[in-house]
Amino acid sequence: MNFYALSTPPGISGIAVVRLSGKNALQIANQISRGVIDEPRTALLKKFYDQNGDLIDEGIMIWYPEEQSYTGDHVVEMHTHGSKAVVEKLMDELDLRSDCRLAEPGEFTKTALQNNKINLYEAECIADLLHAETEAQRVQALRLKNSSPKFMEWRETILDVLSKIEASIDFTDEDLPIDILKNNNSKIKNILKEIDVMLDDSMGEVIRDGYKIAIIGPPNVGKSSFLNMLIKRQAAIVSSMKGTTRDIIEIKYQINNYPVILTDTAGIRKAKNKVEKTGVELALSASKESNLDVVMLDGSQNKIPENIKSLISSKTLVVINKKDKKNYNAKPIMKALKSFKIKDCIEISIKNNDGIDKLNKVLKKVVAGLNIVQSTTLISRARHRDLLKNCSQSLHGFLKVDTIKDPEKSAEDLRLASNNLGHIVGFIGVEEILGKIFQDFCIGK
Ligand SMILES: Nc1nc2c(ncn2[C@@H]2O[C@H](COP(=O)(O)OP(=O)(O)OP(=O)(O)O)[C@@H](O)[C@H]2O)c(=O)[nH]1
Ligand SMILES: [Mg+2]
Repeated sequence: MNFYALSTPPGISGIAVVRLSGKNALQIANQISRGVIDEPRTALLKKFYDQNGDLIDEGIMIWYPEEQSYTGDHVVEMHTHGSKAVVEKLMDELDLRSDCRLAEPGEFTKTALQNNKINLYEAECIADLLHAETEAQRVQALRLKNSSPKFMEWRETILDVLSKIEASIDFTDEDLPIDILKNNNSKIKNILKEIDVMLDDSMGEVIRDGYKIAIIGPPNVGKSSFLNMLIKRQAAIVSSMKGTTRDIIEIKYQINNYPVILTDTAGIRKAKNKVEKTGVELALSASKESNLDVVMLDGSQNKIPENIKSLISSKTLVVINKKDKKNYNAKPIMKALKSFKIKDCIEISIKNNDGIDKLNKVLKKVVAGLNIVQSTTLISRARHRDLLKNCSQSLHGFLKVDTIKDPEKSAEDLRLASNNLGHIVGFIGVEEILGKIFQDFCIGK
């Protein structure tokens, strides 16, 4: 079936592009233009007519033959004036036809995948590129989109080693070259080294999903005030009552063009009721999942509460607030912090806007130190991580076995490793994940 969609955003614009894909896309476009489109990949000025022969608009048509199109089927782009009425009229006209229907979300890309124009990993990267909100996400999505040959390269090497081991099982020594099992381990070791470096690197996921900063601490220290101050709006309720925040409040933010997710949490204390208890549990799990914890303390309290001490770690940035208060004294807190390894400690007053510039500088420094530029990881989703982890486990398993003594086990490990790589690019098991990926796409892509 041929399908079409508006590929530009709805609303008034200079031009709008309606894209049509399918085996009969060219014939349909010829009928609409009442002419013949005979030059591929060329912008042709055409008139667009409805079925009664009345003019809809004048614009450009570009025909991409199946071997040179995005979807792998014939594609025709119809560029019209970008008015609501023109687009609606053209889409209605297509809708009236029995050989044409509106595309489903992501159907252009899904068709490209089914026609082997792109692989599953590339489709995911295109989805990420469409959703990119920051420069880092754009750069990463493009870099990864062009990186899938690496998985094929590893897989081919593994399959090559596998074929040699299988030959050693099936044939007698006399029929085989003597060195058939030579260098296999070093080939696998090289792949494993590269995979394990990637598994140690979480930058791809941080850039795609955002760097997670959890704001945690005792009640009433100014955590919600801190969130509101950073994002310059009142996202969380602030009050002098202890236990104001009970839920998790997640806000998308950017530091140095990197996506950040700020999480305000309930103050950590012995909970008075069930709701507060759940809030405290959520706060603790936000701190577990975070990349950075901002542990906020009230400098007029003169000490770090015991239940907060256990949350201080090497991913902690301590912020001592309420510097403006008369009884503020950060010295005992600073002293207690000496026995902890933390990122930094800053004194501020949100009320008087004191120390905030320094705090922003430290946050920028932490994000700048993420080594994002150096990262070469190909992992940007939990799906990739899980599959690569399985692949790594199988390859480690392979290296532990003596291939000559137990070739069957060696072959099985390699088969599992290659299958996991195959799943990443979608050679295997595409159907089960297709729905999940394409539900996030827009209709025109
Ligand atoms: N003096 C002073 N008061 C502050 C400062 N920052 C916040 N406050 C006040 O401290 C009180 C608590 O602030 P919140 O931001 O609600 O504190 P919280 O940590 O989110 O509190 P919970 O949600 O109850 O855990 C409010 O009355 C704020 O106005 C500050 O820098 N100086
Ligand atoms: Mg709060």
